[in-house]
Amino acid sequence: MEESAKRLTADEVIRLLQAKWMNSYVQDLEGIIQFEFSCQSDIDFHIVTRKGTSEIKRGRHEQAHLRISLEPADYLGVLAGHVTQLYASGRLRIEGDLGLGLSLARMLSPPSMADWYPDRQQLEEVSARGVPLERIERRDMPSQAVFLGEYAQASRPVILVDVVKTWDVHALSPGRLRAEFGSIRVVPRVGDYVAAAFTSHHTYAQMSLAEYLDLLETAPERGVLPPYLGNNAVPDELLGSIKYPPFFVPTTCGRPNMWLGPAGTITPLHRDLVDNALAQVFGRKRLILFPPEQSRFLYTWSNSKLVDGARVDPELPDLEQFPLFEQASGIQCTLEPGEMLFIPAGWFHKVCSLTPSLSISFFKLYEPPAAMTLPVAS
Ligand SMILES: O=C(O)CCC(=O)C(=O)O
Repeated sequence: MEESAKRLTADEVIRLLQAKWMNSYVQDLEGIIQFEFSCQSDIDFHIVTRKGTSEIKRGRHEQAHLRISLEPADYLGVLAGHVTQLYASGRLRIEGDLGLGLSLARMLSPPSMADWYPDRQQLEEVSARGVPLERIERRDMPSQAVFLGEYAQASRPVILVDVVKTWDVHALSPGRLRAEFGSIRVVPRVGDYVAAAFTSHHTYAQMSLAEYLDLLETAPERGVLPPYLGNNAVPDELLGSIKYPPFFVPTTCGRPNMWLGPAGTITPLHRDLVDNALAQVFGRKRLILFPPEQSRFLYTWSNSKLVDGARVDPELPDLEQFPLFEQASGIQCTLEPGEMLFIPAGWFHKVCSLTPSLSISFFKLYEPPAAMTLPVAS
């Protein structure tokens, strides 16, 4: 607090970033990032980062891949991980490689796993102990004890039909979003974001939320992915209209993410290695899920401790390239407005929007998945 009140010196801006950088778990940044301070250019600095090494230098670099301009007063907010919120409010301006910007935002958000990482094998063993599911059950939220024992610890997905009903979903309708928050800045994915999924090679566009909402009603073109505002931090302005799932302690979750887009968006098959809840605010989405122990049929790959991609497309599998997929058996469901899907850590899922749609996801980043809290079978 005191630091924001006084004028920052060039050495301080660098020292504060260095302290943050050293503790970060993200190491895949590559490029030159320029920070420019609108009314105090003597503290401008840039970061040159490549293959896990980085140097922070004073002044401007003319060939920077990413330029971030901000007021000195907002710099501490950036270091506290509020990059997306400052961007949404227009206080932080970004030019250049937006993928690098989002990786930087991830790097600056609070470190997630303090002293544990998900254990893929344990998640697969716990799920394999259960009776194979033929469909995803729909029900009201049970008691916490039942939820924990029958679903979370048992690694069993479930659709809860009464949870989102307690939200102010009208405040999140396209009309209200446009009227009240149309000027918020957003960064949708564009281009072939399915091919780039789970890498830092996404391409992004910058626009206002109102401009993006105009695209929502555009009819999908065959074979062309529509721009997708996928996995973006829910802006501060909208946080008041959503509620954390009753089965997660909010402090164990990262910031909620929103997935807003027209019909035809695709998130390819992958798994998150943390417990997740996906709430459907408006519109419908088709999902296909596979339990964790089927990873051996799905040709997984990963460059992260938290996410595994799958090379095979379960809806159009190339069985010559991925012959083991024939042994996989997925479960389809359609998520309807007002429903919340609990996706236990390690469950693979592919998600396609059938209509214009808004979903909000909650990842339990700061506590091990419930299925990892069971004693390991001897
Ligand atoms: O809604 C989507 O497109 C993807 C959501 C998702 O993959 C998730 O919440 O883990």
